[in-house]
Amino acid sequence: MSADDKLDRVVEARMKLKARFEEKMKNTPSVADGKPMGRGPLNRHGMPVTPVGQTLTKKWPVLDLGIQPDIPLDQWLLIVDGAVQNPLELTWDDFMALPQTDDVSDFHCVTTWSRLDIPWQGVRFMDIAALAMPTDDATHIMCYGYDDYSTNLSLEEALKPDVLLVHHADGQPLPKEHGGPVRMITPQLYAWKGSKWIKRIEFLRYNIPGFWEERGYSNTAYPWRNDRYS
Ligand SMILES: Nc1nc2c(c(=O)[nH]1)N[C@H]1C(S)=C(S)[C@@H](COP(=O)(O)O)O[C@H]1N2
Ligand SMILES: [Mo]
Repeated sequence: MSADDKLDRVVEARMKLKARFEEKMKNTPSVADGKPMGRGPLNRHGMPVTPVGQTLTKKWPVLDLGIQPDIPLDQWLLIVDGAVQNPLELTWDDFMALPQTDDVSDFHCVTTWSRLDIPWQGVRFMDIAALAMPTDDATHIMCYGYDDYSTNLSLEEALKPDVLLVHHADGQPLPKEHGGPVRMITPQLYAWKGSKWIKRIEFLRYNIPGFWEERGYSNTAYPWRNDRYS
């Protein structure tokens, strides 16, 4: 297949995904919630800037499982597999050759701190999904870190335009303690839904819990509903 044909296929896959998940996305709490709980002026999504139970901080605390894996860029790989037509194994160069996105978004940790307006640089999950072409029955993903962390997301949350696989934060390469070289971010959900040191994204035909979800944390993790535990 020529490079042009490949690009056409990706564009078509992106449109198909948008069409398929548009309605579901409109009904997710962060878009459809009539009474979002929180304080302060409205953020870029029309939600109170400080979700219920959160405190703003300028610092960026570090949370992990006690392991901060070292992944040299020449050994870094991102696997995208499961319910997809086109499984991927992206090297660092492959990943950096994908369309790059700059965005500014907030970070809400379930342990009650929020950090606002972080400038990020990275690749949209949507663009990776379009390349991998999820099968028609894919509904969720499981994200795995190099530290054996895992966390599950519905596709209607994961496909939002602010869900990125980031390699820069605050204009600097993402520090190892925050998940560098690459982590995922989920600005409209609690931050545990974004895997640091991301290694694999598995598309699923059903929903299964990840590391914290198995231990009682919420599958949905919506900050403006205080949706911390299940
Ligand atoms: N791979 C991996 N990703 C992870 C975690 C982890 O332990 N391992 N912790 C999660 C939790 S609970 C939070 S709050 C955020 C914390 O990100 P930070 O350390 O950059 O603040 O990462 C999430 N992603
Ligand atoms: Mo967390």
